[in-house]
Amino acid sequence: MRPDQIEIRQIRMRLRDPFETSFGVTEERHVILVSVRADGVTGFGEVTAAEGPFFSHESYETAWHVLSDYIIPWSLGQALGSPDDFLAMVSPIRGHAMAKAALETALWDLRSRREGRPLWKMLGGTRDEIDCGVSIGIQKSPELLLERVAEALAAGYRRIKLKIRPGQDTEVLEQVRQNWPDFPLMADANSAYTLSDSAHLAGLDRFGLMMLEQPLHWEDIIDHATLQRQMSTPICLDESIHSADDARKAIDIGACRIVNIKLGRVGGHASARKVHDCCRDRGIPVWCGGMLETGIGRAHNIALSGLENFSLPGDVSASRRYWETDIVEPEITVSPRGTISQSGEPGIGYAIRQDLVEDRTERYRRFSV
Ligand code: OSB
Ligand code: MG
Repeated sequence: MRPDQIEIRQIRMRLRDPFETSFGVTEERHVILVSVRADGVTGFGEVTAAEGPFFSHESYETAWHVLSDYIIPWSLGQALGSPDDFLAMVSPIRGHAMAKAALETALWDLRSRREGRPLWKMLGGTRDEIDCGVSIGIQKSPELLLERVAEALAAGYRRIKLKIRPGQDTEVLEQVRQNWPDFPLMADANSAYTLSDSAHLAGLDRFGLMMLEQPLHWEDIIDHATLQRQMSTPICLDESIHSADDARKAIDIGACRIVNIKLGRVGGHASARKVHDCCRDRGIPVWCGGMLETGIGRAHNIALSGLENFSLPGDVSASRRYWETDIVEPEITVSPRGTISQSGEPGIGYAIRQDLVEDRTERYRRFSV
């Protein structure tokens, strides 16, 4: 399989509601979509990098650069039959996992469409229905937060994640717990604390959280291991894990008891599967994280979540939570039981709404052999 045409385009997507984390607010996304064609079949992928270098060093601009100046020219006309061929080819590029993942995942979509098989099955998935959670950003007031939580519960979601930061943590959790003492609840700090906050963080144990996600530095595992020894709430790592090797080291030193797997952060499906297997072999459950994706990225997340060790609800939620109109058809919907069913269609299982995509395109480049 040799790609003869690769397109990248940047589209603009306004979020229905601003999404606030400890590192900033997002109101509008600039999403780079990648499509790759071989033998007349096209596969789709999405760059999950954010608007600025705040979640990680990558942004959509760095991804555009690395894709259009390196990854795409290197890929055109090359024999990329297996996922390993692509990974070997891009291995001289250090970092830029989200740029790599966009084309890597598009190639998986392409391969599975060519074979006429659903991607989730091709990846080895066994879960034909996945459990969904939601991530609720930092809200302007406690009243608004309680409203958002109530909406998510009414929609059937199976766990709720609240974004926290210093000064907006204990009170927030207190209020939600007063109303819903037992509902599966977790918090994500996006690296807003340091080890000097460990006594404060250990104080969160009283809320009975399923887990506390990435409380400390985005590259750290050592301090997380120290913190984990001081608190009973399981720590889940997000930002710190880029590969199966990272996961192995973090688990072996006791830095986490749960791992969040994001396709972009780990560089695509092949790497995500290795992280998944590493965690499974060590008895560590995983779940699929989200990056405010459009339907294309969301569909890849759903397919990945079919693997057996994705035993906790992920940040894989309905298109409607983020977008007035998503770019895939059908839109991604969550059942009243808080689940999404895997598609029986080949590839990611969702069609791309080309009309909408073109309408929203701000930058476009086509590469062909
Ligand atoms: O840390 O999981 C995160 C969104 C943007 C950047 C980082 C994160 C998030 C979320 C939202 O929590 C997950 C979603 O897409 O629903
Ligand atoms: Mg996170």
